[in-house]
Amino acid sequence: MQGKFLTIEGAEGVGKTTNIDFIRQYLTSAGIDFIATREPGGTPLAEKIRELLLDAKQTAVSADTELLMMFAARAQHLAEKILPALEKGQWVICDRFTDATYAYQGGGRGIDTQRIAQLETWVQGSLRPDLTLLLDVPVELGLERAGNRSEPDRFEREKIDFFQRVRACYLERAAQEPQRFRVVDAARDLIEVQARIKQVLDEVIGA
Ligand code: Z5A
Repeated sequence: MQGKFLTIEGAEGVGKTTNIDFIRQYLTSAGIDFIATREPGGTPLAEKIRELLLDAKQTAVSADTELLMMFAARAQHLAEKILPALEKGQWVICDRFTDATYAYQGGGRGIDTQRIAQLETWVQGSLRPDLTLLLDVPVELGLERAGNRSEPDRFEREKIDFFQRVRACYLERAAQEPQRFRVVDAARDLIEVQARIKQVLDEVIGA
């Protein structure tokens, strides 16, 4: 049986890393065979592309170059890691996937959604996540939480209106596909956020 494909999304500082740790522990205790991975990245080649994409010294990256590099990394990630795991029946927990491309390169950079959709079909065929957890916090709170980090990367250097467009795009996508998305109010205390995530995971485990 094909494994489940779960993606975790959200704008800056929503707590993906923190909550993915929780998801790992919960799935392990539930006896689910899974791998956890991330985008951009997840394989040696895709991690090299990630380094270039996040490098704050690369100040002249065009929006199209950024978009194509995201999908180049994704094509490798799918071929080398995601598809083989799903075919073996493992669940794949992925920290960001193509919804991030719609949100950052579409919403943030203003690339036409149709171009992103063409690349999505080219690279993924009909593969889409079974479920997407969208962690949502007001942009100001997310930036405040993320602000405690040391050196900002190329995306973290963007201005607040960029992240507002990213958040709006994520929420719009979630409203368009309510059967796939579960929006979690991640502005709440971590205990409440994780109780909601547990509820969603129980729903998938029981399905
Ligand atoms: N990107 C793109 O443009 N297009 C694409 O297609 C893809 C990606 C796939 C790297 O992603 C960049 O790639 C990303 C978009 C772009 N750039 N940005 N921005 P990333 O996922 O690696 O980068 P990130 O957004 O910085 O994720 P992160 O490191 O996982 O950060 P996070 O989601 O904010 O997680 P966190 O470190 O767990 O939380 C931040 C802080 O908040 C931390 O101190 C926590 O302790 C705290 N926290 C978390 N939850 C709570 C609650 N509930 N209460 C209080 N404090 C909390």
